[in-house]
Amino acid sequence: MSLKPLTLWGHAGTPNPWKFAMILEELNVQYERKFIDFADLKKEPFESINPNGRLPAIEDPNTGISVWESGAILDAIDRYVNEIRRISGVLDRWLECKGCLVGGKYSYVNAAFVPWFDVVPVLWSDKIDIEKDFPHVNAWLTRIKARPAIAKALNDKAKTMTAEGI
Ligand SMILES: N[C@@H](CCC(=O)N[C@@H](CS)C(=O)NCC(=O)O)C(=O)O
Repeated sequence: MSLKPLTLWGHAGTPNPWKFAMILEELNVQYERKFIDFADLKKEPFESINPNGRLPAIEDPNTGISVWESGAILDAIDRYVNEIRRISGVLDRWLECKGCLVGGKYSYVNAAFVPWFDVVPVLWSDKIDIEKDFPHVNAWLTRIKARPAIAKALNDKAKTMTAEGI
């Protein structure tokens, strides 16, 4: 399971990008650094990443989205983790009562969550512990993953990722 690392645009001698690198390290988010001279900030191709021509800027190759202004970048990253936590809480309360997502029986709707939840321990193991914090979600995921079709697809995915060096 792998997301492509974020790109953090910075400059070796300027503080704002490093401030942001510290937060990414803290959150255990994978990223790679790209350095750019100040002389190249207010022209293409950097202006397509940050029209304001300043550092830092973040590119997310998984979504094609760029974010700039260190406050906004922090907000975006925090919100991502917070949103996973919030949605997991909603699911957990629902599953505690109902045991299954829709109509009291298994359907594709359940399977659709599996690959997304697989990302959580890879990227945010220190921030979100599904087993401990959301036990009903964890039990539900364990049941779904035990289904032969899901287990086979997950196994194929793992093999493919290994073959591709991901
Ligand atoms: N409010 C911005 C400030 C960014 C900023 O001023 N960055 C400096 C480097 S630390 C910069 O890019 N200076 C180059 C310039 O203004 O042309 C943020 O927090 O991201």
